[in-house]
Amino acid sequence: SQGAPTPHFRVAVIGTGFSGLGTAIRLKQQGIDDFVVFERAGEVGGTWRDNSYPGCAGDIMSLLYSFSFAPNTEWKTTFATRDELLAYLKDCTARYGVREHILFDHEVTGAEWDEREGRWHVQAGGRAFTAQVLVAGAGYLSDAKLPDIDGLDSFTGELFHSSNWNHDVDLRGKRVAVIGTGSSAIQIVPAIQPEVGQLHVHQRTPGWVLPKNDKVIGKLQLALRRGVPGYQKFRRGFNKWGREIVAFWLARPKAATKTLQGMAEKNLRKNVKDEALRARLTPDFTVGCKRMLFSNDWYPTLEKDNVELVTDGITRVEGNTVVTADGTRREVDVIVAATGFSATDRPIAHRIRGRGGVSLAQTWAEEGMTAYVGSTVAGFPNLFLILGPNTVLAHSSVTLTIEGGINHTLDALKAMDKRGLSTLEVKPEAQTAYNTRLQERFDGTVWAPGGCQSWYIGEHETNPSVFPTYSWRFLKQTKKVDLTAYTATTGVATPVVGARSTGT
Ligand code: NA7
Repeated sequence: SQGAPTPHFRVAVIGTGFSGLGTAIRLKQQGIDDFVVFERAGEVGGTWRDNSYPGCAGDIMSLLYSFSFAPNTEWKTTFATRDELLAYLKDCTARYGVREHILFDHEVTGAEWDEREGRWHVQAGGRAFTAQVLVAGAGYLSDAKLPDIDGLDSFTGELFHSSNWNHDVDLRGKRVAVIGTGSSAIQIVPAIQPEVGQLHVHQRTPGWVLPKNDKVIGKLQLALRRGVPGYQKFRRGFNKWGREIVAFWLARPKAATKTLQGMAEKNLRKNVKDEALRARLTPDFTVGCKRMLFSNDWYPTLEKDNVELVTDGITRVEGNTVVTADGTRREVDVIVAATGFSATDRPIAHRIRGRGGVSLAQTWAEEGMTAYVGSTVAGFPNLFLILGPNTVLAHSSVTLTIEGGINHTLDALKAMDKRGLSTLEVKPEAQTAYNTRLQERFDGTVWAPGGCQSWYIGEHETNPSVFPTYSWRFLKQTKKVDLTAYTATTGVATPVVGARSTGT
C-alpha cells in the first residue's frame, strides 16, 4: 500500500521447485524465519508442477530424487510419477511450515544490487522488496523453448509445449505430431499412442536408450523403509554409490562405450527388429554425451501401426500441414513441441543485476557462464545460485547438487552471522581458478565440448552445465564456505530484522 515501507527480509528465495523449497526447509530447520519465497505460479512444485504431460515421471530413483533431510518412506514405485513427486513437494511445504513464507503469483521481474545500501532490491509481482541475501532457485529446465520453424506461429491446429500440456485438447483419434525425442518425448509418445489416430514422431537426433528398471515397492521393502531406522538412508546411500560407478564410466569414454553403450546397443537390438528403423535410431555419439534416456516402451511404441518415425527435418508449417525436407506434407490436428528448455540462456539471469547494474546474463555472455562452486559469481554480492553453472550431474540425481548449493548458502549465512559480515562476494581469481580446474576435468570425458550437441552446451564454447565428476566432490566443496575465496565487508547498512540463526 502507498506510503508503507518496503518489506525487507534477510533472505529472499526465488522459486518453489526442489531448489527453492529445499532452501526454505533448511532455513526453517536452522531457525531462520526472516525470509520470503517468490513463486511466479499459484502453487509449489517447479518443474513437477509445470510438466503434467501424459506419462510424466522421474528417471532417477525416487529414494535419491528427494531430499535427504525430508525422507519419504511411501514411494510407490522405484521411479516416482509426476503426481507423486508433486505430492511429495506439497507435503514437504506443509510438513516444514514453509507455505506461510511463500508469495504466490509473484514472478521476480528484476533484482538489483544496491551498492550503497548493501542489499538487493527485488521487484516481484509488481511490488518492491529488499533483501540482504538473494537465493536464486529458478532452475534451468523451467523456461520452455519452442522450435524456430517457419510458419509454426500460424499453425491452424492445436500447438503446445510438453511442459505446458493443454489438457482441454482431446487427443482421441487425432493426427498428432510430436517434435523432439528427448526425455519428455520418450515418455509422451508411448503414453498417447494408444488413443491417438496417427502419430508422427519428428526426430532430429537419436539418443541412447537404456532399460528403465521400474518396480512396484513391495510389502517387505515398505515395511523395512517404515520400520527400520536407518534403512532408508542406507538404501539411498547404496543408490548414490551405484550412480558414482556410472560417473566413473562416463569420465572415461572407452569404458563408457564398452559398458553403458554396450547395454544401450543391446537394448536397441533386442527391441527394434526392423534393421532400417534400427539404423535411424542409432546415435553417432558416445553414450552419456547427451542426457541418457530410460524407457522400456519407447522402442516398441515406434513399431506400432499408427506411429511413424520421421527423420527428415521439418522445413516449415503451412496451415495444418507439417512439411519436411524431402517434400512430404503431413496434415495434423495437434503439434506437441517436446523441444526442451532454455537451459544455457536462463531468463532469470537477464533479470538479476549486480554491481554497476550489470546483469548476470551480460556477465556470462562476456566472461563465460561460470560460478564459483556452482554458487557465487564475482560482481554479485550476497547472491547464491542453487543449480548455477556446472551443477548438472549427468549421471545422477540433481537433488544432490541442489543440496550442495543449499549447504553452501546456509554455511555462508552462518559465517556472516558469526563474524558480523554484511556482504560476501567471491573473488574473481577464486572463481577463475575453480573453473579452470573444472574445465580441465572435461578432457577425455563424454561431456567434452565437440562430442555432441545438447542442452548441456547450447551456444557455449565450453560446457557450462555438467559437473564432470563425482557427486561426492560437489558435496565436499559445498559443505563449508571457504571465506578465503570471498571478499567480505562488515558494518550492516540495513538492520537485519528478525534473523535468528542458531549458529551451531
Ligand atoms: P531435451 O532433452 O532438450 O530434448 C529436446 C528434443 O527436441 C531433442 O530431441 C531435440 O533434438 C528436439 N528439438 C529441439 N528443437 C528442435 C527442432 N527445431 N526440430 C526438431 N527437433 C528439435 O528436452 P526434454 O524436455 O526432452 O528433456 C529435458 C530434460 O528434462 C532432460 O534432459 C531431463 O533432465 C529431464 P536435438 O537432440 O537437439 O537434435
